[in-house]
Amino acid sequence: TTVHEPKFTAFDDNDQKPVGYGRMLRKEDPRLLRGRGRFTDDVQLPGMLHLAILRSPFAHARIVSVDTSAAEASPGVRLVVTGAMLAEKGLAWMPTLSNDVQAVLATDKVRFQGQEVAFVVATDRYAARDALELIDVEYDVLDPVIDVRRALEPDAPLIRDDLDGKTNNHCFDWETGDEAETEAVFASADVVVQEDIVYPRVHPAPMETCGAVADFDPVEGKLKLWSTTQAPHAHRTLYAIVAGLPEHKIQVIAPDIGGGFGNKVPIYPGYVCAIVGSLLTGKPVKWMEDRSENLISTGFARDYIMRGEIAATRDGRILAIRTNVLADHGAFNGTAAPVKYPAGFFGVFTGSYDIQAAYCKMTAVYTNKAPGGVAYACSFRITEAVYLVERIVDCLAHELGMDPAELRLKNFIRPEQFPYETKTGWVYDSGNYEPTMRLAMDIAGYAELRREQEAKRARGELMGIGIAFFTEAVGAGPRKNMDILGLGMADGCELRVHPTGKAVVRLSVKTQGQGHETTFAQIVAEEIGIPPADIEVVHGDTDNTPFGLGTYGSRSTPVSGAAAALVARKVRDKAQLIASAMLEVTVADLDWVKGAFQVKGDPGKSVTIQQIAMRAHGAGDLPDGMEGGLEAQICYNPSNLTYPHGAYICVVDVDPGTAQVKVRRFIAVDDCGTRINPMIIEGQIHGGLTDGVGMALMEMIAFDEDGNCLGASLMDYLIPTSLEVPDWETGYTVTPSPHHPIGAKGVGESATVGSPPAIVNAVVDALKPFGVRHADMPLTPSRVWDAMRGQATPP
Ligand code: MCN
Ligand code: CUM
Repeated sequence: TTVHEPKFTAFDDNDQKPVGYGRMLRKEDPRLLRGRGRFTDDVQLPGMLHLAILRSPFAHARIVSVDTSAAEASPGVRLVVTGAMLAEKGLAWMPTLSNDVQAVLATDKVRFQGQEVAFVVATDRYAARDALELIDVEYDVLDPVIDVRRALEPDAPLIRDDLDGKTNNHCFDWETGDEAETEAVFASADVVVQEDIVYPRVHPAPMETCGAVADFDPVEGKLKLWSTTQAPHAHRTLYAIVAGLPEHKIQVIAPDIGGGFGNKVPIYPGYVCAIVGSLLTGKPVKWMEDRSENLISTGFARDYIMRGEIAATRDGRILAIRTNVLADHGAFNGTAAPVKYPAGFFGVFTGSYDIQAAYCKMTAVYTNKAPGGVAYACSFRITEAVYLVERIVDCLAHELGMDPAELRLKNFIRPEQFPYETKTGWVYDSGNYEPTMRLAMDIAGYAELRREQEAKRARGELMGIGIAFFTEAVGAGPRKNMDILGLGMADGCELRVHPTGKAVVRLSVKTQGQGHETTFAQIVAEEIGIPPADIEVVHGDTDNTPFGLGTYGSRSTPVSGAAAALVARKVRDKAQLIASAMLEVTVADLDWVKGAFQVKGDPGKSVTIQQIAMRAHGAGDLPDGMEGGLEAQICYNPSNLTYPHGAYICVVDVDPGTAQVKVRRFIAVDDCGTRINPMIIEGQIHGGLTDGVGMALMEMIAFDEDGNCLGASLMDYLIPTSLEVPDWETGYTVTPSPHHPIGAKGVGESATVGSPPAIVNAVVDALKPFGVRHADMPLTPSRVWDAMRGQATPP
């Protein structure tokens, strides 16, 4: 199906009806919009203390001494802890999600500006913060390594001297594809185009910063931790391993979360500090970071320097793509990706094209910057992969003098080729790219836009049209290929139908704003015909939900969504057995009409799911051998990822006098398979497109040569508002996933993946009269100005 959605659509008020999929207002909104949400910082416990963290002012320095005596004497202070004190308890270092270690509090050296050095626990937040200023740290400042290229020079200062035998700043090497085969194709190609492409360091900057409340009960021996986490179960197991507490003595609660965007996947030193603070004081301890702390010390995103090469025939048939990447991982490898995928899913850099060969070689290094890497709606680095391929394809179009839409259409993987295995070993489950591209071009009025552009160019006006076409791989596992520190990427789900026919569904994933309380109720409703309003979604509490790996990489719908559908079908199967007993017919004689079983050919004889639920718990007979109750549990291990795709077209105007870029129009056509709630999907797309405007035009976490973070506040790290973005024009196609029980694919990161290349391609297209073929993000007026004058802006 190919549908162009109108811009404004009324809501179907269907939450009281037994329908599943469709537009439905969010069940969580009455709470959130009326200020009744409960975020980590809303947690107030009797006797609660407050924790503040002293951070390093330097990017690289040896710690000579730390004197905490004045801080300890400060009013209200209950506890001051240094790295040395943690070291005595064996807690100064913790494992990262990528098999590296990270300092909880620095002992020997500080390795990035903003690194945790000591913490204070006091009776209130102000007393804790005031006492930080009284901690006297003597630093011996060392030369920092800021430029990723400098990191590998033989005389570069050594950052990770904590690692045994480490003599350089090399973090890991990774490669994929066939080098020799790719070289052979390049050697015989008519046309080879090469471009150096930087995806700068950016930050997800969620509205709510990170924080935790730790409450250790010494009598029960149980730790309760409220924290801003996207993956409560994975976090709990890691705390259990580090702290030596059994999992049933740790309860991780992720309450309402004010945006995650991947920033809330890692375990941060602050969480561990809060736990230590509670263990040592015997009181609940709250830690909430401020905006600057969030920007300078928590999981950044991107920071890939990529050399892209593309080989093609003269008439525009793409033959091979090759790339060499220098990846900046900061001071600790704190990336959150499946262990066998140190570069995340960057391997999908061959994009949506049917090509003969591909190869990528990557070198990752340590620098004196904050750790992270996988965040900001990246689908595990597919943001970088899609940016690379969509930029280099445009460079090829530029060299061939070909229209970029035509070049893409000529090279798409064709519908009959699915499932399609790429040259780097990814099996795309399904796709039908041309209709998606054509729909975007129709909505945009592509031919007319090109005519308008030509007329404007003749008048010296700078208008650009940019296209990006993407395929994503989302929904990690299966568990045999994908795990985080040994925990397989599968997800549990449990469904209980109460006697009156209301239900509770318990998930291992956790929303940060994506609307799971609504959409997971809709999935269950679609399968068992109980209205979504009667289905409560429970999530974000390890004591009350089944184990699973959590929400990131847009995996909730592909993995937990499948689990929710299958658990509901399991319940429905049992309901059918009960219905057959109630109606005294065989199971085969029953039809399922949403919400009821009906005797075939006799619609008058039927029982509703609510009647069946009562019988399941009631006094009457159940079929022989059947236990009472109406509930089921499942752990879903996906057989493959799902591969959503989309076609984005951006129209920009560049002011020739000021080099200011204005995004005039943006058309996004997405295909995420079966659509559960189109309103929520649009919200996800609108948000991701806005992120794209930010990254393409405004956002960058930059450092000066001493390693000072220049994006430490929202005055310096610019994020877009409604004023910088156009009225989004969206459309969709539906190509279901063949292996997903309801055919749904993930969508939560699609727009962040697809929009930056569309915007940059548009700006570069606008600058074509100046001979510009590439310019690096963020395309601020000064960078665009430099590009117009043939100068590259220094990174
Ligand atoms: N959906 C749907 N039909 C589909 C696919 C999805 O109706 N075919 C709905 C889902 O039911 C869900 C939402 O769209 O309510 C997103 O689903 P999905 O694509 O499965 O992504 P996740 O729920 O796993 O969300 C994670 C994804 C990631 S990894 C980042 S980063 C990001 C994103 O979601 N962070 C967000 N979108 C965000 N949106 C908000 N408001 N806040 C964040 O922190
Ligand atoms: Cu890469 S950000 Mo999301 O996967 O949480």
